[in-house]
Amino acid sequence: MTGVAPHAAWLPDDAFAAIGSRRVVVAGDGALTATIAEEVAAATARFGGAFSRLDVGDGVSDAELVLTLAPSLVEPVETIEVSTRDASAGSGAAAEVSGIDESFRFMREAGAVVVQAGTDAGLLHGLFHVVRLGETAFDGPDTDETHAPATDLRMLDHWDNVDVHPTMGQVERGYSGGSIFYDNGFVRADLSRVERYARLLAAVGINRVAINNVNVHEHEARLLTDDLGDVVRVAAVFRRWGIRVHLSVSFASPVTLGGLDTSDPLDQDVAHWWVRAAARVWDAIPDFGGFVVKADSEGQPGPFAYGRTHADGANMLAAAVEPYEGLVHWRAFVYDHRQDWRDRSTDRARAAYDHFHPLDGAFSENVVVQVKYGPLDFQVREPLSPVLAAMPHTRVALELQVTQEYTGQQQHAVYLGQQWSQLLGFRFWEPDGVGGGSPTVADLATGRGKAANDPGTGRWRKPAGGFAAVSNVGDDEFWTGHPFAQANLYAYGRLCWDPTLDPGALLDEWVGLTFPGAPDAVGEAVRAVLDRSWETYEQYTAPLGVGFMVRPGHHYGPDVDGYEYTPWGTYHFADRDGIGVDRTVRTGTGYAGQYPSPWSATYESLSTCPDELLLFFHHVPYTHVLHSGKSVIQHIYDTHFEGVSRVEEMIGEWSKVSTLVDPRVSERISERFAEQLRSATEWRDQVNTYFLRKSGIPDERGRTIY
Ligand code: GCV
Repeated sequence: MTGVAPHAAWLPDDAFAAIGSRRVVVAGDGALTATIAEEVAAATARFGGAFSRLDVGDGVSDAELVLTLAPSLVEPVETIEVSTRDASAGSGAAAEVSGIDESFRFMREAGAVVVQAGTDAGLLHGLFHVVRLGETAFDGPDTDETHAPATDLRMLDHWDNVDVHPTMGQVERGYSGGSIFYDNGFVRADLSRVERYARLLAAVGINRVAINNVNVHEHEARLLTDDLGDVVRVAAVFRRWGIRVHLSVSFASPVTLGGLDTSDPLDQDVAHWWVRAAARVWDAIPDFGGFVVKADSEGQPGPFAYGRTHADGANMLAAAVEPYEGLVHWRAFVYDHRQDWRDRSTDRARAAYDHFHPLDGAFSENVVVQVKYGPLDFQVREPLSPVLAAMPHTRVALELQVTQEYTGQQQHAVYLGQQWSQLLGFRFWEPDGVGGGSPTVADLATGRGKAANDPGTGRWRKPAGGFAAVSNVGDDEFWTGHPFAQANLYAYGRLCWDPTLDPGALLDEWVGLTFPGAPDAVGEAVRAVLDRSWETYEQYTAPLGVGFMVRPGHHYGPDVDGYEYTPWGTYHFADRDGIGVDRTVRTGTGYAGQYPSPWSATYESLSTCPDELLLFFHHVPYTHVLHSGKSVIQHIYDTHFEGVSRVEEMIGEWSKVSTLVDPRVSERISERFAEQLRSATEWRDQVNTYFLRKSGIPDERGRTIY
């Protein structure tokens, strides 16, 4: 740890002023009710209100805020049921699928508020709802609203290593210092930072956390066995905030930890080994969530070694955890990372669909197939992964990356809310913006999907798979390196709860909580800086959906040919005449055909493929004219110049208010802006120069290119 007290992020003391200055009653028992009571007691002590703890149903006539368990609703929903909800029910309505009921009622009458919930988890979400509303919770007209999450699977994955990995460090793709869980080989003795983190996550609605890297190295594998006691300690901290802990496990554990000579999922001894391992884990942690598995991917072991399918592997684990209602999050990120760049027929983008689509319907009920949003790897622009639409009989989770591996590594101010919102609202069976009948990606992930191409009931048949994302947090003073990157974590949690929330409004919420009492100009500047920051980053980096022009290994900064002749399968094929990957069915790798209609045809045709994905789907001459009316080469030049100008404007906007916030925050933001401008300029100059030299076509506007 840095030794400096961690920044309060979106829960500074002042965020509790509206609650703390009132007469508040907390009624009901339960572990989380105790947490709520502590929060309220601290707030009322600080701001001069009054707090009492009563039994459910006791008289509370003069209270201004009552947070109470509802006696009639106290039985939690414990069974997993298959959703029968129609897509027409829309997002934002109560999820019918699984797990604990986390809903709450918010009632206001003559300025007094009652929050009522059937479970203490619901009540905790209700408390944070009031925190978010602040004074407006008590201000408005009388109301009676029910709030419920879109899905009960709202998860963060940590890629933290127990040991410092020789190349990946303590946190793989971590840009915020060390791990909050581990310190050079040990789980930290002091987990107070984890407690603060859990509180922040609870406040945005996250309810599950996987605490170790999906690349499970030797030491980390032992969290499942010898080091389980450490996981027990971490789980106890998260439990107070309604968050369940999951572990990433190695598929080879029966061999590496159990001394067996195989990890074949169809071998009885292997299955028994996992049954015993699961029994030990749930014995120690009764509310343990389940296992996350990266198998047959980037060197991680998996069922292919035994000629078995991924369904064989996942279902064997699923059987072991089923008695405890545990889950197996099985990642669909499976591809050949030892490909020959000379072979133009192999396409990494095809791989997940090719492996998983044939297995639709073969996975057990408690397996969630976790699918990265795009077919490659969290690039700033990719089409939606067709796997999400291809498995109507499987629980699918959408996987996002809050840590900014390919979006500026928390040196650059890049707010991802708009990207996620766009992904969540995408409809596979209809072009964007036309009609409203077919499910959005959010519907598919939250179990509301109605698969237009499903010949059976026309319904998505399995319960929700929910959402998972890679965390961006470390032991950095500001949690996320760049203070603005906190907004990404905030928005991810809130979008999991309700994927229809407006990303701009979420920024306002985040500013309101994080900088309480700041003049309106601060919020306006944050919006001016972040609203278009995703698009800006796209402008000065890789153009038109081509991706992966980053420096190999650490993935920061430009290197147009960095991955061009490597085995990783991430090519752009630029030559003197043109650029892009032909993924059409007619002349290319056939990837476009993995989409349902109409997107398969839309992407297949040069005349209908959206500009922003043109080079993902087509190889075209530099002179090809986009729908925008510009040639590809002029688009490259223009966007790269404009991207850097926009960074300069962002810096200008922020400088107007930088003195109005905590000087430490301000200093860190200035530092990061300086680096963003340097790096964006480097991107602009390298990308423009590369393509000028390749194409020989000058910039129409005669600007400086080297
Ligand atoms: C944890 C990308 C990252 C890897 C990561 C992998 C994954 O390839 O660069 O660091 O490994 O994705 O998602 O498993």
